[in-house]
Parts: sequence; C-alpha cells; structure tokens
Amino acid sequence: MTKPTISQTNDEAVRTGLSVSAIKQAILDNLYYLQARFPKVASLNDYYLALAYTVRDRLLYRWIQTAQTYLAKGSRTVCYLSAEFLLGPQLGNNLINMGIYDEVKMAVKELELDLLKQEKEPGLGNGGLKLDLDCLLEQEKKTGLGNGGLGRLAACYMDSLSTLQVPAIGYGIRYEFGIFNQDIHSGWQMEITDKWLRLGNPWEIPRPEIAFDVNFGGQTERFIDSKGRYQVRWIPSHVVKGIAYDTPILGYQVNTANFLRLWKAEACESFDFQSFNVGDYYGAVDQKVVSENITKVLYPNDEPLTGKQLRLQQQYFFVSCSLQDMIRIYLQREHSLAGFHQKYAVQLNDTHPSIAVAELMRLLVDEHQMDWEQAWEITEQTFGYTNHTLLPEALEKWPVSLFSQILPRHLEIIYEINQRFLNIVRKRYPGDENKVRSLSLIDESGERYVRMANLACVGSHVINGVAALHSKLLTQDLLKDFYDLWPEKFNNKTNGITPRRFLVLSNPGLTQLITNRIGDSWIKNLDELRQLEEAVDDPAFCHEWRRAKYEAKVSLSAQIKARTGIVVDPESLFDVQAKRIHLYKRQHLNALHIISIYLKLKKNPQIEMAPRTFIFGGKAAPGYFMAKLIIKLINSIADVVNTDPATKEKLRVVFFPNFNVKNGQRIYPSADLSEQISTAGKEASGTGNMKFALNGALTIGTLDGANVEILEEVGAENFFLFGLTAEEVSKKKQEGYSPYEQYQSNPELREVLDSIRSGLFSPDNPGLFNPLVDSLLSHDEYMLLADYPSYVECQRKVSEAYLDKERWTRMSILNVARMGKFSSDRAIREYCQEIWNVQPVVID
Ligand code: 26V
Repeated sequence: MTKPTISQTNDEAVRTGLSVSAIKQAILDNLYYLQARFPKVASLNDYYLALAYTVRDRLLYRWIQTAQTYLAKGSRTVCYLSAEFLLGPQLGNNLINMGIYDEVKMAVKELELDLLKQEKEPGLGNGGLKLDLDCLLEQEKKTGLGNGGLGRLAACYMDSLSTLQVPAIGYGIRYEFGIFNQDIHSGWQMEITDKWLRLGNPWEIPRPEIAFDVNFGGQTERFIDSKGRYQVRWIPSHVVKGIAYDTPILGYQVNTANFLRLWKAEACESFDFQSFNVGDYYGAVDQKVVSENITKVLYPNDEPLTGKQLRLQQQYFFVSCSLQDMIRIYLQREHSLAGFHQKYAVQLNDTHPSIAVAELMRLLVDEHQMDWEQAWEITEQTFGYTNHTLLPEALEKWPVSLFSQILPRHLEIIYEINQRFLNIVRKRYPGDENKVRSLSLIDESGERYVRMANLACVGSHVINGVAALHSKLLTQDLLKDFYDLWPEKFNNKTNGITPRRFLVLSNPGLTQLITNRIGDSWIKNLDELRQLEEAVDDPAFCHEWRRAKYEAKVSLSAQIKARTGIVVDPESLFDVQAKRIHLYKRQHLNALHIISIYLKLKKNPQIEMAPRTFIFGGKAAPGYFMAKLIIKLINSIADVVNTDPATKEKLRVVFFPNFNVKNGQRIYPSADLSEQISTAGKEASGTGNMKFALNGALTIGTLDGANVEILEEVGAENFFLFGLTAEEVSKKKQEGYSPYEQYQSNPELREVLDSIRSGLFSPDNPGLFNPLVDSLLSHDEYMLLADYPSYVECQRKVSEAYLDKERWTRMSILNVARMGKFSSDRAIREYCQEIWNVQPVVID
C-alpha cells in the first residue's frame, strides 16, 4: 500500500486525498464505520460528523508531520497560556485553511444527488434530506470557551501562528460548559447552559496518557535532603488529575498544524482507592465530583471575583498542568532544565495564568532542586505578560487568606519573590515607602490581597499593551510605577484578527469580488488590499461592491426575521453595535441617540433622513445588573419604535440574541456602520472594530483603543470621529464634571432622558429604568452626557453621507483597502520578532 503524503501526490487516498472523489468516499466510509449509518437513514448530524472526521483525518496527517519535524529539530516553541480560547465553529475554517472548500461542497452535492436517486427506490429513507454544505456547517456545536475579545484574540493568534509556520502550543481549560447561550424573554436576558459536548466533539483528541497531578491545600514542611540541601515539601490536602485534550490548528495553505492543549480535571485514582479502602465509598465519589468541578464552567471575565475560589483553582490547575507538560517535553531531549527559557517563550494572556510565575519557581526549586537565583533568571526570561485592560477594578487580586488555603506553598514563594523585589525597589528609591506600597505584590491597604498584575510584571521580561493608546496609558497610569522602574520591559503590540475567518469564510461575496480584482495572495498578506484603492474610480467595481454588501444585508435580514420576527429593510442603513454589554462600551449612548431620532420623527414625520436599522448584539455578565437593564431598555425601545406608524418606516431597532463567533460571522458582513463608542481611555483595543471595518463598514467612534490606529490608517475623511479624548476625559473628571449641568443646558438631551423616566418605553413600570437614568444624572462615570452632543451631530453626518451612495461606497472600499495592518499575521510577526524571538519552521 502506498503511503499518502501531504504534498498530495496521492490524491485518491481515501484517508488523506483531497480530490472530490476521495473526499466523497471518505464521507461514506466514516458514515459507515464511525457512525454505523448508511446514507438512506443518516441524519444531517450523522453527515456532519462523517464530514468532520473526513477533514480531521487530513488534519491529523499534517499534525503528525508537524510534530515529527519539531521533535527532530528541537524547535523553540511559543506557549500561549490563556484561560480562554474562543474558537467558534471549526469545520468551515478548516476547509478554507486546507483549501478544499469547493471540493467538499462538490462532494456533498454528489452525495445529495445519490440520495435523490435512492429516494426513488422503495424502502426506509430519511425523507428527502436536504444535503448541502451550508446545512452541514449549521450542524456544528461551536466551541465557546471564552467570553469575548480576549478569548477570540487567542484563537486568532493560534490561526496566525500556524499560518506563519511558527511552532506553538495553546494551553487552556477544557470547560464542560462554555459561555452561556443568551435568550431574550420579554426583553430580558436569560442564560442557558452551553452543552457543547453533548453530541461529541470530532475536533479533539483525548490524550489520557498525558496527565498530571495538581496539588491543592494542605501545608508545607521544611527538611534537609540526602545531599544536605535545605528543601521545602508541600503536603497537599487533595490532588486532582489533569488530562490533555488536543485540537489541531491548521495554518492557511501550509502543512503546519499546531495544537491547542486543553486540560480536563478528573479525580485522582489513588485518592479514590484510598477512600474506597477505608470503606468511604460515597466520600470517594464526592471527591470525584469536587475534582471534576474545577473544569465545569467558564467564568465571566468582566465580573468581580469576590468569593470565586473555584476560579483561582481553575487558574492554578491549567497553569500547573501546562508547565509540567512543557518540562516533560523538554526533558525528552535535554537532561538539565538550565536551558528551559531557550526552548520556550511563554506568553501570559492577561493575569489569569500569572500564577505561572510562582509555579515555575516551585517546579524548578522544589521539584527539580535548582537554586533560587538560577530558577528566577529562567522564570523571568521565560514569561511575557500581555495586559488587556485599563480599568483598575478589573485587575485581579486574591485575598491572602484564600491563597494560603488553596496554594500555601505559592504564597511562600510569592513572599520570597516580593522580599527580593522590594529590596531592589528600596535601593532604587531610598525612603520612598509609597513606591514600595504601590509596587508590592501584596496589597496591604485593608484586607491583604495578592496582586496578580504585579506578580506578572515582576516575573516577566516583557510587558505589552494591545493598542498604541492602551500601551501608552499603561505606562502613564495603571502600571506607571513599573514603567518608571523598568521602561525597557514595556512595548506595544496592537491586536489583529484573522482574515481567513473574518473575511474569507464569513463574507464569500466580498472575498470573490476582491480576489477577482487583485488575486488571492491578500489572504496571506493583508497589506495587498491596498491595491483596491484604485478600484474606487471604477463604477462597475463600485456597483459590484454595493451588490455584495446588499446581498449580505438581505441574508442577515432573513436571520433577523427568523430569530426575532422583526422585518427589516435591507436598503436601510444597518447601524450595528455588537460586543459584550458594558457601561464603559456605552450601548446606552446609542440608545439615547435612537430615542432622539424617535422623538424628532414624532414631531415631524417628514424630516429627511436615511432610514436606519439599529442592530445590537451582546451578552451581559449574568451578575451585572446595569448591563442587563440596558438590554431590556434596547428591547423596550424596539417594542415602541418598531410598531409606531409614525416611525416604523424610517426606524427599526433589533436586538439580535446570542451574539457569538458564529452569529458575528453573519453580522459583520452586513454592517454599514460600526459603533465603537466607548469612553476614551477605557477600551484597551477592541477587535470587533477591525472585523467590521474589514467587511466594509464605516466606523463611528471615539479616540479609544485601536480606533485611533484605524482612523490613522483609513484617514479622517473615511471615519466618523466624535467625543472627548482620553486626556480631556481625565481633565474634565479632575475639574469636577457635572452631568446635571449637561442635562439642564441641552433641551434635546433633557427630553430624551425625561422620556425614559416618564415610562414612555415601560408604561407598565415607569420607574423601571430609573437606576440607569439616575446614575447618568448623578455621576455619569462614563461621560455619556458630555459626549452626547458631539455623538448626535456626528450621527447626522453619517445620515448625510449614506444618502450619497457613491460617496459611501468609496469610503467603504477605502476602509477595506487600508485594513492590512489589522491582520493577526502582522501582530504575530511582531510578537515573534520583538518578544518571543522565534523563527518559522517549514513543514514539507
Ligand atoms: C474585567 C472586569 C472585571 C471587573 C469588572 C469590570 C471588568 C471589565 C472588563 C474586564 C475584562 C478584562 C480583560 C479583557 O477581556 N480585555 C479585552 O481584551 C481584548 C483583547 O485584547 C480587547 O480588545 C478589549 O478591548 C479588552 O476589553
């Protein structure tokens, strides 16, 4: 038998061939041997799984080649540690990256034709099953192991690492329940558990032989070992086993398949047996349940952590498994751990994995008997830390009391790191105890806390923010004292998104148009989109562009009708805000603008305006009352304006439920206007802003996060800018900002707020939205009222621009043409060169 090769010389090999006939035969084989089904009785889900396994076989082949090459070369490897990876559906993306989308579409079509032939024959059947690739793609349960931007960024970076052929492992947690699904009942958000594993997950490979014990609780003991060395022993109160589950991540048009290794918690067998032997059978079962709880559920990342000790256990659990795994792999080739930092570049995705600093010290010092100084040198050289927020309340800190209960040995190590670190600080700033207090790893201002960001800063040799403005503000504010101490550690890495998922896969219409014009190498080198600039003067191209946008809008309109019952006009301006619901993101500023239009239209139904459809999407953290009230407000406004005969021709409001990666892929292509309206200085970067712009939406936004750089790239004439700058925001706050003055001095704004308070949108409960209105009038932390006039004025300019179809199309094309910078390939190239010092390894 000839062995199939990845260079595809053996196209007909059923397990790895890429021809239509090989794929078709493989689907049938998998249906039979894996699903135990034959075509006439198979369900759509059977076909989906058979196809997924067909693709997986082809992935595995590349993955094994990749692993063998890395092992042989001992390649330096990036380890991306992240509590979240928001992969979204895998099938479509894998087809694109493998370059077999059209072949699979064809193979599925042929299978359908075969089925139709069989239908004519008597006997059992699956009732004229409609079989096409789109239906099969719909079947997939998405992997929702993240909250939003931070987790999706990790997934985009995995795609780019593979595409750039950089050896990498993503390490994280295999949550049994990912991000909840959102339903809307009477305008309120309801959370539904995400049972994504119920029908099996064809993309993961369990690795029961790759398992590590993770200790919790108990106490520590000091002793002198046989070589006369002073040692510490940790005697835990319980031990949990972590099992590896791997998901291959294939790059675009390359043979590199890296992988994501997610850890699942299980009870430690020895522990079970111990209880069993002393007769405590139910105790042993209890223990099993407790252990497995660790990887049960994903926590919201935007809710305070009070009382969430399971979250600390999750963080330590996955970090410990990952570091133990890196050491295991390392010791397959080397004898001493002295070169650990030469083999690995480990990136901490926010502070969630920052306990890794103490854990690597523990593993090197306690488990591998390295001396402290050498272990510290290795640790510092190993880690890089990415900060993802400027909100001080979002910085993770854990009560010392909780820490000492769960991780007693780590607390000792952190104290030791702190003591040595503060010695340096005291030498540098003699007598400055304020500096010491602010830099210390322990917050001692009240109840004592371990500050995870400080631990990450001290234990890493590089610290980066995720957009130019964010990185600058980090050095001036949140991490200023660290910057003053170590300016050379700080740099910026502006976020990026993968064009494969967020344009090629999600927007085939625009992709085809672009490729017809400039060829397809832009998919790997997004800067090539610049060539589209010339096309703005080509009326035929502009016409096609409008058509592609229109078709995407028609398709979303059908989705909206199906999901909400609301009929929208695809000719209207689609004005979209889709992201987590948060006060600082100011969905309620958008709502105030809608109300202002509504009130104007009520007074004068004839006013000239571009008809608009306002579309919102986004989840609120389950415990975030104000965010949930904003969802209710949006739905209540929708109820009124969508049914009022005076306005319903010009104004529609839609809350699209359950915004996630999959729905995002439907929404981004159809947006005309992208709302990026956070208070300046609050949004670290944003990545939705990039996804919308890459799909030809124009941005209305503040000078916040990566908006600043988007504006720089696309030009001020192609961007709707409004609002205070970050500097103006903090100045205004210092001077004593009075929202009430804004309210009193602006009759239009007053009318809008009064209408909410009067119960116009909640006639059965007029006081329903008082908490929102009151907070705006009393302190307005996010400066909505200050930015309101410039926002409304800017929106007027948007309407004017949209009425001029040619002008709008030009701006839309130029936006796409100038988005090259925001590819995650660019971001990853910068990380590789400036932080990780890793080189590509070609897999042939
Ligand atoms: C956490 C918390 C915790 C306490 C209450 C308020 C709050 C608000 C936000 C967060 C999330 C912090 C981490 C995070 O998800 N950051 C996001 O990372 C994205 C990727 O870099 C970036 O585009 C977003 O701007 C940033 O919010």
